Amino acid sequence: MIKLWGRLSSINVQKVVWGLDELGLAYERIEAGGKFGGVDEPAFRVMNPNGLVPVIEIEGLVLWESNAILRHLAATYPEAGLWPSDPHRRADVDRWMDWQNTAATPAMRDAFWQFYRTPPEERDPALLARSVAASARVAHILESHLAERAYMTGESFTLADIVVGAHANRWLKMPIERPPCPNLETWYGRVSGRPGAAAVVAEPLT
Ligand SMILES: N[C@@H](CCC(=O)N[C@@H](CS)C(=O)NCC(=O)O)C(=O)O
Repeated sequence: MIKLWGRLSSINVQKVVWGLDELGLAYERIEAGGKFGGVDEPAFRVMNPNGLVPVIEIEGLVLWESNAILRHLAATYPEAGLWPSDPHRRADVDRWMDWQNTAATPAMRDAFWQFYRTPPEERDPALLARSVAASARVAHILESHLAERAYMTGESFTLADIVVGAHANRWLKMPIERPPCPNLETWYGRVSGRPGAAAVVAEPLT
């Protein structure tokens, strides 16, 4: 049985849970990180020296880094079409996966932390405003991109939709004023309605 370590409030754990559920795989999720702790335990550090979640164990392979885990799962079950074998199409998926992890979600990080992980009296309005503005620029890129395609990389659902979908799940639920993004919202409705997304969509932002 696949084992996954990580709290479901983590976006990187959410991405992996979405991938596992999308593929219909059986797995055991073990709470770790955040209020559950455990990531500084020596046994956890042996699995991931960074002390971060998610970590997965699949048939003796211990893996960390959410996008690497998703690629491993998609490569193991190629018939699901989550990571196309054609190099051009695969690069397109990889591009958006890298963008989610290095640009889109980092832009939103301060806003998320200000709302959900910082007591009201300690919040920094300027930091919050900067992060919301940076996230709105990210949303604008998605809004233009999704005007011309049903999914992130064309007409079929891929890993790019999972990782950007987990990002959008936060952006569209945060209690802020957002510029109107009808294309982004239509696409989010499409991907978040998939059975594989159910656990992530149901998880409250905390
Ligand atoms: N690049 C890593 C980042 C992993 C990461 O930053 N995980 C955060 C949660 S999103 C974490 O473990 N934080 C410490 C904790 O939860 O205790 C990935 O994509 O998996």
